[in-house]
Amino acid sequence: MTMRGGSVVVFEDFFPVMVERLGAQGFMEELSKGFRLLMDKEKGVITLESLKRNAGLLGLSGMSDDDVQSMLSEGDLNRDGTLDEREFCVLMFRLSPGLMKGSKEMLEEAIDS
Ligand SMILES: [Ca+2]
Repeated sequence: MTMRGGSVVVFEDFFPVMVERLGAQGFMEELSKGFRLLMDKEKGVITLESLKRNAGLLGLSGMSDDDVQSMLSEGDLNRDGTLDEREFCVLMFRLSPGLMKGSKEMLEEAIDS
């Protein structure tokens, strides 16, 4: 699966609308909730196991193990094998071309604040 080619297009039309509706800060809170749904509750990060277990919650239950692994690798910026909250947010932006175009700077400000 290539994340750029678009098997995970479920976000594309969805995130920019959310940003518009919620504002950058509200949207970050929603992302944060999504992160907590997917994370390993004990470790406080998203692991391959927790992502596989919880992907269905985000409507991603059709993902194969390989897809889940790709998503994790794609987002894992510091290569520790897990996604922390910041990595998760960055990954979500990268999965949403609409966000990348329209709201990137605003969201980067929201992340850094
Ligand atoms: Ca990481």
